[in-house]
Amino acid sequence: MLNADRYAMLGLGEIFDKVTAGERLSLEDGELLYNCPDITAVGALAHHVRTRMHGDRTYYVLNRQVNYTNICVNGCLFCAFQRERGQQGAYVMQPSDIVDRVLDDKGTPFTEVHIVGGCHPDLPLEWFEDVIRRIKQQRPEIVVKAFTAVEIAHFATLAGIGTAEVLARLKAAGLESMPGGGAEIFAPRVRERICARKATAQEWLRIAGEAHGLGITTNCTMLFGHIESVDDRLDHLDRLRRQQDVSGGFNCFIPLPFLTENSLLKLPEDRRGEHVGLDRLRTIAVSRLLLDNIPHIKAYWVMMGIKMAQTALYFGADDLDGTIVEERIGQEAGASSGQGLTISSLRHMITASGFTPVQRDTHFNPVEATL
Ligand code: V47
Repeated sequence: MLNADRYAMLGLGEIFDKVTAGERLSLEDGELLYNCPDITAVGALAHHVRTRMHGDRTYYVLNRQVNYTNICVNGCLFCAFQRERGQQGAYVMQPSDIVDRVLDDKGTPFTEVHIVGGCHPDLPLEWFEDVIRRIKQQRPEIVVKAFTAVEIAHFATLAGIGTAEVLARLKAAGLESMPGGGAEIFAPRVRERICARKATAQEWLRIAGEAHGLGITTNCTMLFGHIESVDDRLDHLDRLRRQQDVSGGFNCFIPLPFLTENSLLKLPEDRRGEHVGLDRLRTIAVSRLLLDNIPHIKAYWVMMGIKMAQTALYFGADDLDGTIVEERIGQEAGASSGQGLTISSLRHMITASGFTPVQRDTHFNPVEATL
């Protein structure tokens, strides 16, 4: 039970009233929440909203990631995964490698394959259509969740067609959902510094809207804890919230804490190290409180780390992603969590935190649990 006096004493009385009445918070409210010294008060408000929306349910999915190439024309300053063509460690999977990975379930009968990669200089759109068709031929029941809005923009440039046409063609091949990567930070000052060649904020949001219009649901992310300010984060959340008001297809928001290893983006001491943990929890909480129109908040255990992802369940998060099996983007950047989780360890992670595990499909519909 939340105590109104506690919030009034912290200068959050108005926010408390809005949250309990289910009213939308302003960006100024977001700033107050970021500045509040009592992080448990902020967390309790977010937990109140999370519980109102999802009870004690915590969602997870049986999935597998495939990162088809690390060769990328964008060369983002923060990215530890990217390679130039010909550089040591650069790779591109063959379509058959990708299908083999989908067929080899390693004992986890996953229901989703999450495919993302670098913006390769010349893999054509047909290559991706072919990959999706082959997967759907062999495993029609698996949902293909693939390609960020940034990859879609890149495929469109290479093909000389519009992004809506790219999406329609990929949908016809079997694409059902898109992950939320590539959003990074929308504020132009930071975006130009950390990922100047990537699709712009306007393009990213437009493509998300186009996907939603075609019935392709998507997720959305924010890369935080680098050189962005609190205002940049709030601006990012605001742009997502406004896009969602218009197109409505975001399932889930995933705040991604920046991992510093092997990155060319060097941070001052106060932005790296273990002490940034509270900022991660606060960002989960503020996201839950501001994004009133996005149903789910994911604590992505790969980037958050397992212990902090568990804690985040008390700060507004209701989803942990899934089994994953293999993942390269976070691993290259120093993720300490390992690459995959078994079903039982995921479920244990949830029950040991005091929540009820709910296996879901890509669209967040609960499904019967595979034990
Ligand atoms: O866009 C890259 C981020 C994203 C680093 O939609 C980094 O369900 C931290 O978006 N430290 C890709 N983050 C991953 C992603 C994702 C992951 C899991 C689930 C879903 C989903 C989406 O990873 C990139 C970028 O923001 N990233 N490098 C790094 N050093």
